[in-house]
Amino acid sequence: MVSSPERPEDRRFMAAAIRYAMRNSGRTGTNPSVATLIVRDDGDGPRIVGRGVTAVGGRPHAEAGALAEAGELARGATAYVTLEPCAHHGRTPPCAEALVRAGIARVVSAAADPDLRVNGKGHKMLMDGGVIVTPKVLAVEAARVIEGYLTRHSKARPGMTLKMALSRDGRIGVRGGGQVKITGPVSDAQTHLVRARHDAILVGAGTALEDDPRLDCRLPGMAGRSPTRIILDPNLRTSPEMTVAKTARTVPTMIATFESSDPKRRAALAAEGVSFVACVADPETGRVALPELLEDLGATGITSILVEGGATIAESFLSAGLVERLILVEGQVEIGEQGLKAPIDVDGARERFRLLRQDVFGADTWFDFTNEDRR
Ligand code: AOF
Ligand code: ZN
Repeated sequence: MVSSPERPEDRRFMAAAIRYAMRNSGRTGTNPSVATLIVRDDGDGPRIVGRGVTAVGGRPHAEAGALAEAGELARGATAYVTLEPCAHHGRTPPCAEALVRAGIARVVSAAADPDLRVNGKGHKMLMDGGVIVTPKVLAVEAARVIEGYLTRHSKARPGMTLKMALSRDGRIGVRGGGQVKITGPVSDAQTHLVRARHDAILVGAGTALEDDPRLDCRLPGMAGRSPTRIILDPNLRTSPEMTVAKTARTVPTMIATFESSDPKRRAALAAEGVSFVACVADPETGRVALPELLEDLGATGITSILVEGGATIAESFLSAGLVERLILVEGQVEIGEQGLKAPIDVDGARERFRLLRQDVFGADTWFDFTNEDRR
């Protein structure tokens, strides 16, 4: 059994499927957000006759919706799936089986599924059922949407995105504090969208204290899509008066702190609805042991985390090799010599990461890098 080669239209439809998969990213729990497009050609060119995306909460799977929409038109059609279709009996029968039964002639898939219940078995089930399979089409691009899911499987912790705004001269702020506005309004809206696609946002206590941020998603029509807020605050400096505490009943808020931190303050924060995750100090540096913390956060069902705040925090995650995706946003502002140098700039990132996309939002340029693992 050999898989079949790519066809000219495959990348175009897979790219569309990947964009569709992003629709529910950050909303499918520990299940990856994937998409299926069913495409048929009756001699007048290929057209989409069914589409599906993993439902909010993780089920039903993408294939179910796409097949339901296509109905009889699925017979003889091609299915584009951003992840290898599942082969296991969960709450529903395997998607690979459903595709065979619907008479799909060919399946084009992108990312392989590391879940051992699937892992190659989905493709085999399709081939055994007489379906032609073309795997690995835009695999890297598809993997980026489900980075958290893949990282959970390979590293037993959430997938980490680090986002930093840099001035034109590579600074991230002014030494000694004070917020400098680096990016414009279009970028800021895009930031809210990126937030919505993660399970959690993490900032250091320093950033929280200085800016008193809301750290939520404030896009029109996207209320209720704010991720969990995590504040890395080993010595518990966050006060119950701060915005994150005051709004903890509407947006889940967690503080990662040493067990030795002030129990009275902890009780006051808990009364506002804040929850806690204990962290330990790295015996060598005295700083928070990040791998252990991430493992614990992963165990609570958090699959992806966006690290947004503070030069020190950014540097800690980078030097510990805990960044799967790096987003650098370069604004037009020049800060000059008094500015705080960023722990990594665009040129430095090019050496350690692979640039997947470069976009312009307003006057700012977004550089979207992925780590070495997915080269
Ligand atoms: C698909 N299509 O849309 C998704 C898949 O707990 P279950 O039964 O929902 O299975 C979870 C596993 O299903 C998950 O680990 C991954 O292997 C696969 N996700 N598969 O065919 C989908 N979201
Ligand atoms: Zn499935």
